[in-house]
Order: sequence, then C-alpha cells, then structure tokens
Amino acid sequence: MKNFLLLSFSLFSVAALAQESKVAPIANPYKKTPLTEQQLQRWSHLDLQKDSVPGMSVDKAYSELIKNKKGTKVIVGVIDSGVDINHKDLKGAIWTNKKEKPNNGKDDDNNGFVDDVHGWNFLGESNNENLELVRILKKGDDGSETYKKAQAEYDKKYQEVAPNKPIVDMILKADKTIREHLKKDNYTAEELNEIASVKYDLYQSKKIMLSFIEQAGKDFHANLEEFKDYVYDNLNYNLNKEFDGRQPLGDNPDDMSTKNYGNNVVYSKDRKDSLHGTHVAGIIAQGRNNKIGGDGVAENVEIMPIRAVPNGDEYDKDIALAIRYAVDNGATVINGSFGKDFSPHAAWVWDAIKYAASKDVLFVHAAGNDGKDIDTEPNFPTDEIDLKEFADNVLTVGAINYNYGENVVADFSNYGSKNVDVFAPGVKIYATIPNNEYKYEQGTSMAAPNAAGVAALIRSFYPNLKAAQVKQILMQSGSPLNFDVAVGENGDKMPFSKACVSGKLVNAYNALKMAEEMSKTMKNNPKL
Ligand SMILES: [Ca+2]
Ligand SMILES: [Ca+2]
Ligand SMILES: [Ca+2]
Ligand SMILES: [Ca+2]
Repeated sequence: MKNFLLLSFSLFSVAALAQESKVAPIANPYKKTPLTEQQLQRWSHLDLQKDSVPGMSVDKAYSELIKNKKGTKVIVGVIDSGVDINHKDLKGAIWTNKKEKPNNGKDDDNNGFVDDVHGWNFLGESNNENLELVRILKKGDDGSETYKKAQAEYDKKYQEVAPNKPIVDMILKADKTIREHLKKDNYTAEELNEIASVKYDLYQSKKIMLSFIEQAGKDFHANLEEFKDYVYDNLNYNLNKEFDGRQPLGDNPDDMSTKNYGNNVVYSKDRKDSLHGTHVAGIIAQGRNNKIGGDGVAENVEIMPIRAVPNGDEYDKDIALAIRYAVDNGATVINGSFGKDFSPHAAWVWDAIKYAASKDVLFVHAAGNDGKDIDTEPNFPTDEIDLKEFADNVLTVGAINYNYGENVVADFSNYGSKNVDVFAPGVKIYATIPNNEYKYEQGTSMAAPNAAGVAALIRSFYPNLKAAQVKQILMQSGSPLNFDVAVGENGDKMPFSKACVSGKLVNAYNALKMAEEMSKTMKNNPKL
C-alpha cells in the first residue's frame, strides 16, 4: 500500500479531525503568529529560529551556502504509483535515458527494457490491488503462523471498514438529493439551512448533510470523496478475496525469472491514479522560485519514475526489480514512499537493497503511517534480518508537522528507537499532482522525499561522499529535540530521542555544512 495517509473517515474520526484543529496551541517559545497560506505552502523549507517553524532550513541553505555553487546532476529514483512527467512544474526535471532511442521497439541500451526513455512501469495498466495479507489468505491455510496472523488482521480490518459502508452510502444519497434539489454540485451549510421543505426525504437529507458538514468542515465534499474511496477501495479491491489485480499484467509475482514485464509509460492509465508519485516527485524536484506552485527541495536533480506501487499492497518482486532498475540506470538516491505489514518474498527486496548498497545508492524509506512502534511490528521493506541491520544505505524517515513542541510528531507517524532514523516534515506538504494541479498531502510518504531531497543536494555538491556518509550526515547534523513528544493515536509521551535513532529532525543547512567538512576531510585523506 502506498504509505499515504488513509484518514479513516468514520463519522467519529471526522469529528476528531474537526476537534484537532481547535486544540489550543501549546507553550512554544518559537510560535508567534499562525502561518500565512504562502508560508504554509513551503513550511518545510523554513527555519526554526528565523520563521518559528520546524522546517528543514532549505531556504537558508540556498541563500547562505549554495547560492553561487554549481552542483552535479543527481538522479533520484522515485519508486511509486507513477509520475505525471508532463506536469508544467516537473517536466524540466524528469530523467531521460539518453542511450535509449524512443519508440523503435528495440532495447537500444541493452538494459533489458524496450524503449525505457523516462523510466519503467512494472504495473502496466493494472492499478487496484489486494493487501498482501489477502493474497496470503487466497493461497490457502498452510498451517503457518503467517496465515493465522493474516487471518486475524483481515478480520480486524474488515470490521473497521465494513460498518462504514451503510454510513457512506447514506451520506452519498443525502448529498445527491440536496444537489438535485439545489440544482448544483457545490453548496454551503447556509444554503442547506435555507432549504425549507416538508418533504421527508429532503428534510432527512438536509439533516444528514448538516451533521456531516459540522464534522467535516467546509471542504466536506473532498472529505466525502476520500471517505468513499477509503470504504469502496477497501471493500472492492484491498480486502476483496475475489479480486485479482495482477490479471491485466499477466505476470507471475512469485516467479523471479521474468523481469521485463509492464511497459514504458511511467504513469497510470488513468493519470489521476499517479497522484501519490507525482506529489512525491514534486516535493523533491518541482521548480524552485519559478513563480508556479510549490518549491522542490533540490535543484540539479532528475526524477527517474519507476511505477511499482498500486492502489493496495505492492509486490515484493516489483519493488526488488524497481530498486535494481534505479541502481542500474544511474540513480544515486532512491525514494521509497511505500510499505506493508506482510512480505512473503522479503529476501528479494533485501537482496536488491544490498545490491544498491554495493553500488553506493542511498535508499530513503518512509517509516509508515500506522502510529506504531516499528521496533516491535515491522513495516516492510525492513533493513534488518534476525534483528540485525544488514545494510548502511537505508534511511527510514518519520513525519513531523509544523507545530514545534510536544505535538511535533505527526500522530499517524510510525516511530522506533532502532528502526526510524530521523524525522522530516510530512504534514500539509504542498506539491504537484497530475494534470498541472497542486495539493496539500500528509504522510511519512511526504517526509521521505523531503529527506531524499536533502540527500540529493548533498550528493550534488559533494559527490565524493558515499551513500552511507550521506545517511550519517542527515542523521547527525539534524536539529535535536530535547523534550518529550506525543506519539501514536493515543498520544503516549516519550523522549523524542527514543522515537528515532538520531533524536533529530532533518536540516538541509546543517547537513550541507557537515557535508562540506566531511568532503574536505575525504579529499585531504584519500586513504579514508
Ligand atoms: Ca532499454
Ligand atoms: Ca528503443
Ligand atoms: Ca514551482
Ligand atoms: Ca535501519
């Protein structure tokens, strides 16, 4: 599953969301005034001291450190749901495989992929998928612990989702009734209140919608759409044992001998299904200061889109091959904003991560959005085998929001003193989405590319540093938080230093300074 935040829009959580925004701000020495829209759109680039926002000091890094420097091109592999490579704020930053002649039906560069001019699509035209636990159940009970765990997890998830179906259907029906009555698709609570009718159906619909709007706020139509997608995607695809998402692709995900399935179109058949990957790519590379939309973290980068993450859980085989594709075709940073609870062929992915390590490629991975401790419940791909870290090139990133203080960790973000390395901005992140649009999104999916963008900056200006050193720099140079923070949905308090390995927030300014020193040391000591 895309590590996208799936807000669970039961009526209860809608109410909880509405309340969240009313929570009184906690004592914060930095907080002055609420952020303006302009600040909000780029808060992850701001600076704690200067702007009172726990951003990554990207603007400060540009204005003070890299203004007059020229970096080398860095290719960032984005393994995701696909990227709208024609977005006006992204198209200048898309990788082109110069050794491949387009559209001649030949694999000119002999990399195993025909006409792969801008990356590869391991999903072809498939899009919706089961969760991995459903795929495990479909294979039948083999008496294993994994099967039992999958069954228990299935029952739990089904019980969470299914009761929402009559609720969402009721609200959808009421909304339809109101829209037909008002003869328009968008309306406000005021317009609803003005409806005076003795018709029972209309009266009921008005009551339902007023109560929904009270909880969901003025963007209630967008919320309703997300609520509907959450319920229907789960019941029709993610949790549906009768559904076979792999069928259109015709590849056997349990057989590693076939490797070049899919196609060369790096976005989904319906372009809007590549929203997640387009947003991730934008966080890294949307044009800076070009007067359109948001700003990316890194200049001098090329995004290599590799489509391997469906609407449901990704296959280990696709992920392993996607990592290898990125490594073999020149990426030095890979962003992986995906993750799942079960991984039947985890070894394939581990081998690909080891391969990336051997070729000096950094893999930046989102920590996941379950609000859980991933030291006890893994989020795949992990970088541990039998509780021992096997590679030094994986950076696992949790998400923070823009409120500095005890609530700075996003409530959905996974954490872990051993398995989350560092935190980065992942709430209300403004970036590109398909068809030349922009959107705020949240999730550790947004935190990982923020960190990956900083990694790309380091690799661009200090190319003599190795992937493991870039990881080390991102962790050590970050801004420390020396206080207790709330984690998970229950808001349990723990020292921030225990929520991740480094106890720090990624900071581009500090990272580039440390990279400069480390790079010099390396040059002066060629034997290091
Ligand atoms: Ca090729
Ligand atoms: Ca060709
Ligand atoms: Ca821009
Ligand atoms: Ca690790």
